[in-house]
Formats: sequence, structure tokens, C-alpha cells
Amino acid sequence: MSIRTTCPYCGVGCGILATPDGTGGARIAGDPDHPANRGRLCSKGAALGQTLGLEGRLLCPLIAGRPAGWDAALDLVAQRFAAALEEHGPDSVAFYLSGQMLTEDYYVANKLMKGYMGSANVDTNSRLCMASTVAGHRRAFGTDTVPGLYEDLELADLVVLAGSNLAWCHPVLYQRLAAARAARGTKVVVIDPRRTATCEIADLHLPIMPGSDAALFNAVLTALADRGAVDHAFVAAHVAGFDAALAAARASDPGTTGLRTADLSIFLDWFCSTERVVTVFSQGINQSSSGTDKVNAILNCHLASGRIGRPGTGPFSVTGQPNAMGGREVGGMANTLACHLEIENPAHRAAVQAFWGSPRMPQGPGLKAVEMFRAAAHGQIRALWIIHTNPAVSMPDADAVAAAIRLCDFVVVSDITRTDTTRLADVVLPATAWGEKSGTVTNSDRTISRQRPFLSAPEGPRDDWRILADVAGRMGWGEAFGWTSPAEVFAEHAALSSIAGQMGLDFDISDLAACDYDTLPPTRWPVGPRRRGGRFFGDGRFFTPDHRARMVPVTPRPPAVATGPRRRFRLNTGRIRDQWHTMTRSGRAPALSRHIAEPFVEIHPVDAADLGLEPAALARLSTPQGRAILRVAVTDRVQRGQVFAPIHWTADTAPTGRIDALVASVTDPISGQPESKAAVVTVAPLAPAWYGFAVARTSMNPDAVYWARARTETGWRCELAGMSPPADWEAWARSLFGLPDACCLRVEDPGRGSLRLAFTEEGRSLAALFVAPEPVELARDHVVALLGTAGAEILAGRPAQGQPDPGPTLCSCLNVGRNTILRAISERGLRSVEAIGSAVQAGTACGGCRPELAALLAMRPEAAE
Ligand SMILES: Nc1nc2c(c(=O)[nH]1)N[C@H]1C(S)=C(S)[C@@H](COP(=O)(O)OP(=O)(O)OC[C@H]3O[C@@H](n4cnc5c(=O)[nH]c(N)nc54)[C@H](O)[C@@H]3O)O[C@H]1N2
Ligand SMILES: Nc1nc2c(c(=O)[nH]1)N[C@H]1C(S)=C(S)[C@@H](COP(=O)(O)OP(=O)(O)OC[C@H]3O[C@@H](n4cnc5c(=O)[nH]c(N)nc54)[C@H](O)[C@@H]3O)O[C@H]1N2
Ligand code: SF4
Ligand SMILES: [Mo]
Repeated sequence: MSIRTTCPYCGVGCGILATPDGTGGARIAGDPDHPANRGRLCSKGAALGQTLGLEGRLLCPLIAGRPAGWDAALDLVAQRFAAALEEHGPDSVAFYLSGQMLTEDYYVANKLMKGYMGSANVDTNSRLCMASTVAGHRRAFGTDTVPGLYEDLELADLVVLAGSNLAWCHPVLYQRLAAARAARGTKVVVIDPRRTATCEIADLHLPIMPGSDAALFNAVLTALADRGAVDHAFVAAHVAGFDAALAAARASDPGTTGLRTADLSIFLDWFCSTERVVTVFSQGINQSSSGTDKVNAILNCHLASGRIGRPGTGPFSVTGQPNAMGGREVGGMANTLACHLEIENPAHRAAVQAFWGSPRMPQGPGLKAVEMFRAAAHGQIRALWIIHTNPAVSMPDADAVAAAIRLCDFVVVSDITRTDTTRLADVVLPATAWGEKSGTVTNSDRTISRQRPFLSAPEGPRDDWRILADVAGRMGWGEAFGWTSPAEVFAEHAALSSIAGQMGLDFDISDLAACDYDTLPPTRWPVGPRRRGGRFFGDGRFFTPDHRARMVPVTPRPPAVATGPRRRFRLNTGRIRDQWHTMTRSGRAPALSRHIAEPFVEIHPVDAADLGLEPAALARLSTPQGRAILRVAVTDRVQRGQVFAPIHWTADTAPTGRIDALVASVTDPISGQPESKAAVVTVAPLAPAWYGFAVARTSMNPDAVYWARARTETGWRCELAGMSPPADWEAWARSLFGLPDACCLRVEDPGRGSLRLAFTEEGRSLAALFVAPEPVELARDHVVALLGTAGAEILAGRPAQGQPDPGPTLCSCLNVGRNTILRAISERGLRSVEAIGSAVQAGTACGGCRPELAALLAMRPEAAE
């Protein structure tokens, strides 16, 4: 029987049908009835079945790294938090949470910290993600409200994607947009310093200088005013601050965007002359030391033109995590309260305290993420609980954050698996995982969906909400935390939201307090009589005291740290198509490592030539905060002076690939959000003595200056490099593979300095190592596939003469290689992505590689070889 649930990855919030296979796994399919995806899934969602299973799961609590019982662990946590409160007061404790927690988990954590421990030191990884949007929304609308719906992207005539790589980060929403564009000719503009996969559907790509978005949207506002595109009636009736915002816009210099005048003028023409405009924005806007101002510069344009809250119009912040929106709803951040109520507002605090019947409440905001870890390093935080996030990897200045966790008196980490962060904890608590737990999440367009269990949880792990409630009980607050199910927690959260409704705010879902939780279908709020079409602000009523929206004057600022002769590269960071954050789950799926299996840095060909960096060489990046070593990808997708690196690698998967070790913890003064995309780095070649590639049935822990490992269908693969060769390669390899006795085959080419070793048992290969003085050239997917099935053949490193080499995988769902696709294009004269699909199937499952297929089609035939 299939169970309806929701994808645990991105904020699109796709519905899933999970059919357990009876042996701990499940078949995963898109839910045709879910309004977000109507049956579609992206590569990550489709591969969820490969991430189930108990390998690597935490199954019992750990105290000081040693297995312990639940009672001992929970007693210790309760006792240490109580002691900190007793001796040092409420400011000495903190929670660091996650936009991936279920609403029920989040609600319990927020109630415990704010209402019972009496501190507002509860912040979340949403600080690294959505905080600038939250602050911008509150400045403009009075509340943190996303006005629009997904349908608006399909109803718009112009969709502007600002700092969003929608094709890779919100793939199903991107596909909806691509389909609408094909059907009705929607114009698409992408504003991004890089030429991303999303640009494949762009009618115009604006390769903006990093951080200069506010100047661009100020130019839009000025153009709206100069070309008669301001909706004066709407502004007069519903908006305050127009004149000051326009004056600030006029004073700012569009030249700082670095855009060609011709491109800028096309964009201004389209924006001014199109009524139905949706501006989608994401981390290219938020993760900036001027992120809040960038958000308001965008909102200003929609307010001035009255393009908000009506079909096909509006600013649209797409949330990253599956429950980023739900976290905002429960108020799980240091500067929010609950249900979009304000922590600074005494009446709001009193109402929530009365509802909770709680003993104490903080009197104002608490420490935001960056401040929180600094306070932990300085001994101000005595007890810290980290839940469902991996800050030793994902926070800026990650080495300093790891040190802070080590320095803090007492740190608890709740996770499902060992991570860079759990290794630093005093107490580790094993949580139930997706597929085992029950609750709700809210996606980017305010649709609340159920996550339902479809597997029985293993012995040991417990639900996050229950762990929190058990600690609360041990601290003497059992009555207020006495729920017996997530349904009861949800009912309390929904009931509390009636206060927000009574206070005239947006988030009132009290009609759901008595819903049938088990069967609750995807439900978009506002619900009940407040529904009115599901959008906000079409009626011009905002949630400020006078019900007018505020336009905010914005004076653009460049990124906080300037480039200079010593550190002349701007480091942009972000995501790849097939991995999720620190890869603790997506990294388990072999299908998802086929596309990209190691960390890399994209650099412009001219810069690469200047620095003497060859494609596939290794580069050393450094900043005052830290260092990294990454594979070089030479490409004009990035501009000169800029480099791009993905965020996903950890001490566990590629120790020199932890990109946040390089990023300074500079924040936006209003939102506290770090500037994660604009560090300033030096780049230099690394000159290793040897490069290597290894495959093995079991995991590898190499002793090498550079390594990056990934799972494969046949075991593991690992990229390697070393500064000096070991004295005895065979001995080194035996220890790498843990194969002291296997038979060793050896092929050496002393002339080229290359060496190939295969270890076999009964004619089957168990492991192989390829070493060369240059980056190792091999048909890697072929080698991976041969492991275990062939002995000596594996050492050839590529398919035998006459057999085609499929090349690196491009379509990860159907495992179709780049060479196969290129051959089909040239031999069969294919002209469209559809034709590629019929010929070689690529792009016909999740469709996530379609932008890359289009890019191959666009290549000149001679370049394609
Ligand atoms: N595959 C995948 N999907 C994901 C995630 C994942 O880990 N993997 N994570 C999810 C999460 S939590 C989030 S928050 C979202 C993030 O989704 P996105 O925000 O779309 O993703 P990013 O790659 O972080 O950044 C988007 C783009 O911002 C650009 N950028 C950098 N600086 C600037 C600038 O100054 N101005 C402008 N206009 N653009 C700039 C970058 O080049 C990048 O292409 O993705 C979600 N979806
Ligand atoms: N330089 C740079 N840094 C960035 C970004 C960037 O673009 N550039 N993006 C930032 C953004 S937008 C985000 S959202 C963050 C993401 O960064 P993180 O939140 O640190 O990344 P995740 O890997 O998603 O961490 C989730 C953790 O929760 C664990 N987990 C999974 N399921 C459960 C569960 O049910 N219960 C519990 N208790 N644990 C569970 C996982 O194993 C994992 O360790 O990174 C931020 N950092
Ligand atoms: S787009 Fe992909 S990752 Fe995002 S919710 Fe849908 S299936 Fe999951
Ligand atoms: Mo995020």
C-alpha cells in the first residue's frame, strides 16, 4: 500500500507516494494529487529510496562518544541546562535549530526555550538562508508574508529570477515555469553573476556584479517612475514612503551592476511594460551583507507598480528547506515569537505567555546564529543544543564554529547519523528519520503538507519533538509538554495562531486545530473565511498599524570585504543539482554521485591561464579564515575575477573541500544573515607529486593531501592527490583498501610515471588504484561499473577498442553519459531535447538534466567532440 508523504529536501514541497517493500526500503513516486508537483519529482526526490536503510544511522545516545541509555542521556541534558539556568541565567543557554525540522518539533523547541527556559537564544540555520527575506517582508508588509502562489509563475508574462538557480535548486518549480514558458511565451530574465543551468530558459541573462542587486532594482524603480508605470492609485491608497524610496533610487548608480547598457535597457523595458511580473528571489539576494536592503529594493518595485497579490504578479521568495516556512510560522528564530507575532511587542509576548501558561518569557530578541556561536566560544553560552543541522560545515568561518562547539561547556547534538558536528558534541541523541516520523511542513507557497511514516523506526532513535518534551518533563515542566502525539502538538500550534488572527496578523490557522490530522490533505493557508483566493495584499491591506505597505529607501552597498591585489577573487558559493547540503542523506544515494562526485572551483579561462591552472588540476584557495583544495573547472560560466565553489563537502567526504572554512562571518546589520556568497580569496595552483583515482567495495580513509570520496553502485570511488609518493605503492594501497592478502595485479608505465594496481579475489576485482603525475584520465564510470565483475580488465581504465565510452553521467536517473548524448546528437542530427529523449532516453525521467542537454545542443559541432 502506498503512503502519501512529502519530500524532505527543498522548499517546493513535492508530494510523494511511498510504497514500502517490506524489507526496510520503499518505492518512491511523485504524488499525482499534490498541488506542488502533480506527480513530478526531481533527481533528489526520485533517489530517496536509496537513502533509506540503516547503514551509518545513529541507534543509541552517545555521552562523550560512548554508547549510553536514553535515561542517562536525557537526565544529563536536563541537568546541565537546569544548572546553566540556575547559575548563569537564561542568557547562558541556547538552541540552534533547522528549517528541516517538522513544525511540531520546531514548536516544542520554541516553546521550551522561549516560554520555559525564558531565553530567546533560539536561532536556526534559516538565519543563513531566509533571514534577510523575513526582515525585508516585515519592513515592507508588517509581517513575514509570502504574497503569491506557485501558479503565479505560470500566469506571469515576465518572470525575473534574481539570485536563484531554480533549475538546480527548485527543479520541479523550474519545470513548471519551463512548461508555462513553452505554452505561452513567458519571458524569463535571470540575474546571476554566473551563467547557471537556469539560464537555458532565459530570454535575458544579466551577469550582475556580486552584491549589486539593489542598484539594479533601484534602476527599475526609477524607470517605473520615469516611464509612467507607477500605479499611482495603489500607491496613494496603500503604500507609504514612495517619494523617499524613489529619491534614494535616483541617487544610486546602475553602473555598479557592471551590466551592459543594452542589456539593462531591455530589462527595464520589459519590467516597465509588462503588467504580470513575478520576481523570484533566493540566496543570491539573501546571503549578503546588504541582503535586507536588496529584498526591499525588489519589494519597492512591486509596490510602486501595484503588482502584488493578483494572479501572475508579485515578489516571490522561494524557501530553500522543506520547512523553512513552517519554522517562520512557529516563530523559531531569535527575533520572532510565534505565529508571526513579534517578540519586541509586550502585548504579543503577554498573549503568548498567557496561552502557554508559561513561567517566564524573554523581554526581547536573543542571539542570532553568528552571535550565538561567538558567545559559545567566549563562555557566555554554557549549554547549547543543536538539532537537525550541521553548523561545523555550513556556518561561515566554519573552523571557528567547530572550535566554539569544542570550547562550549556542554553541547548536545540531535541527528540521524554521525556528522562533522556530532563528533564535537558532549551528548549525541539519535533521531528518527524521514519515512519514520510524522508531522507537517509548509512549502514556499504556504501549503502545509503531512510527512507520514511509512517505515517502522529502528530500535533506539526517538522523534525530535518527543526528545525535547522529555527533557522539558525532566526539568519540571511535564504538564505543559505532555502531548502524546504530533497531532496534539499541531493542534496546540494551530490554536495558538488564533491570537495572531485576533491581533490582525496573517498567520491564523486556528480552523485547522480540530482537523483530522491523519488525513489532512495539502492545505494552503490562509484557511477558512480568510482564504480569499489564497493570495495576500491584492486588496491593498497590509499588516502594518495603518495597513499601508512601506517602501524603504535603499542606498546600495558593495559586499563588506573588498577584493584587493592580494586577494583578488570573489568567492561565490552555492549548490549543485544532485546533492543536498552536507550530503548526510543525498550522499548515500549512488545515483546522486554520478553527476558530480567531488568538490570543485569554477574559474574563468583567462584567470586560469594567468595562474597557470590547467583544467582538472587542483587549486589551493585561502583567506584569513581558512584554506581549501579544490578541483579546477575552467569555464566562462563565471566571470573574470570571480570563482564559484559548491557547499556540500565535509570532513567526512572531502576534508579540504569544506567551503565555509574560507568564508568570513560578516553579516547583514538588520537580518544578521551572513554574506555567504562574497568572500575574498587567493587562488594558487597546488603542485602535487601525484594524482590518483581509486575504486573499492568498502569506504576509504586515505592519507593524502587531497581526497574526495563518493558512493557508487559497486562501492566507493575516491579522487586523490599527494605531495610525495609513498615508498611502496602496493603497501600504501593495501592499507587504503584494508586488503592485506588480496592478489595484486600491477601495470606500470615508467616512461609516463603512471601506475595501476588492481586487487582481486577469485578473479574478481575488489579494489583498484590509478596513479599518474598528471590528473588521472580514465573512463571513471566504466571503471566503477567493472568493479567486482572483472579482474585485470579494470586496469585498462576504459572500454575496449571498438566499444563506446559513455562518458561522465549527465542524466543521473537513467544513467546516460555525456559522450553517448553527444554521439547521438552528431550521428543522428538531433535538434531538440525531446529528440535526445527519444533517441537515448536522457532527460525523460525527472527532467533535471534538460538544461544541460540544451547546452550540449547549443555547442558547435566541432566543440562537441
Ligand atoms: N540541489 C539542491 N537543491 C537545493 C538545496 C541543495 O542543497 N541542493 N538546498 C535548498 C536550500 S536550503 C536553499 S536555501 C535553496 C537555495 O537556492 P538558490 O538560492 O537558487 O541556490 P544557490 O546555489 O545557493 O544560489 C543561487 C545563485 O545565486 C547566485 N549569486 C551569488 N551572488 C549573487 C549576487 O550578488 N546577486 C545575484 N543576483 N545572484 C548571486 C549564485 O551564482 C547562484 O547561482 O536551494 C534549495 N534546494
Ligand atoms: N558558503 C555557504 N554556506 C552556506 C550556504 C551557502 O549558499 N553558501 N547556504 C546556507 C543555507 S541556505 C543553509 S539552509 C545551510 C544548510 O546547512 P545545514 O543545515 O548544516 O545542512 P544539512 O546537511 O541539511 O544538515 C541537516 C542535518 O540534519 C540531519 N538530519 C536529517 N534528518 C534528521 C532528523 O529527522 N532529525 C534530526 N535531528 N537530524 C536530522 C542530517 O543528517 C544533517 O546532519 O547551509 C548554509 N551555508
Ligand atoms: S523539487 Fe525535488 S527536492 Fe524539491 S521537493 Fe520536489 S522532489 Fe524534493
Ligand atoms: Mo537554505
